[in-house]
Amino acid sequence: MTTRRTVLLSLALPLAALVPAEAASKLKLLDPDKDGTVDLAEAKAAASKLFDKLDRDKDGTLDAKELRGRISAKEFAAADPDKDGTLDKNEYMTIVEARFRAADPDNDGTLDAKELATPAGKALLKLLV
Ligand SMILES: [Ca+2]
Ligand SMILES: [Ca+2]
Ligand SMILES: [Ca+2]
Ligand SMILES: [Ca+2]
Repeated sequence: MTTRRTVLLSLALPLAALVPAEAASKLKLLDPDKDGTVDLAEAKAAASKLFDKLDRDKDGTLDAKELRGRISAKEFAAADPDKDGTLDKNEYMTIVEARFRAADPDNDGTLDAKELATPAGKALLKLLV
């Protein structure tokens, strides 16, 4: 029993260390106050920068082409109530907030590396970096 447990542990540990590694490096980019977590203000600041970068034609909105698959068609439609086929920054931030909340199951208002490594966390990261 003891041997088996040791084997399992040695297998599980490197895996556990591996998964948050990518999230941890992204976390560093998104955590200017260096408290080890991303709060909504930090997420929005990063999202705003990415929005400007993705807005190639600088018209202040993102269309589906500029978003390049970061947002599903369904989410896009829900986030675009004026149905003009583009998202302005406010509409984009609505999705960022929704994904932030989805990625924060413990509801403490911050995302740690572990939360960023979940599918919901990764979905949020797509809108931030
Ligand atoms: Ca922080
Ligand atoms: Ca644009
Ligand atoms: Ca719109
Ligand atoms: Ca949290």
